[in-house]
Amino acid sequence: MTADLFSNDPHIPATLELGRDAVLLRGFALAVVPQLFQGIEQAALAAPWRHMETPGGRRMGVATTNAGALGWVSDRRGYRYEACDPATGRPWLPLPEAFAALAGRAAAAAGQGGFAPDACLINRYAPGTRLSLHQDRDEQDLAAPIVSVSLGLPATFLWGGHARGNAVHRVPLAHGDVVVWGGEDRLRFHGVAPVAQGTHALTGPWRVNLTLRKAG
Ligand code: MD3
Ligand code: FE
Repeated sequence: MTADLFSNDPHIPATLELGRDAVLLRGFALAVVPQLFQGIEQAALAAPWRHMETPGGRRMGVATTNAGALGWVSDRRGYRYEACDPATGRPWLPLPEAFAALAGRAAAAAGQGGFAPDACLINRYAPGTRLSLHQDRDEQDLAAPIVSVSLGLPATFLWGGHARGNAVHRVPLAHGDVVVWGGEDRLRFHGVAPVAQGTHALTGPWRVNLTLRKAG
């Protein structure tokens, strides 16, 4: 974690270590944004955006869909990965090649080569939507990294520690940024601060986040 993270200096490095095994690759996805949006659109045609219910019975503020052999779902029974969308009974869109290729290149650039994701959770945030502090531990293989891609409206990522009460750092994430989270950083608490009002040239009133995972 360096002070550079909080600077608007244009000379800040394109690659930043958020932790020993967490690397922010600024703008890494910019060249493939059209392919990513094509995949997102197809994923949402196969499995429409929905606000999942938490095990505690609350409706999530974030809207979600999935692509890949497995998709993350939440309902009164808990969190898990499913091969079919519970809303339709049909499989999720197969993982678009552009998603898998980007994730593989990003993991390799972060020194965590050989990443073969089988799931992509797609989260959509309207202004005002937040994601409260949590850990991602529903995946079978916690040794595999998670690669996240931020698109559309900017957000402040909340980067915590290994216990819920640890200090939380605020990391600005912009359109096209990619983060690789693995190793000792894989189980850190994290979240997203309420997305600020705004309009993005490509997405309009949305932030969209892809998280590529090895879930099975
Ligand atoms: C750090 N999504 O879907 S991506 C999630 O922007 C999630 O939609 C956020 O947290 C979003 O679970 C943050 C960044 C992220 C994803 C997974 C992680 C950070 C992570 C797993 C471990 C540590
Ligand atoms: Fe998460």
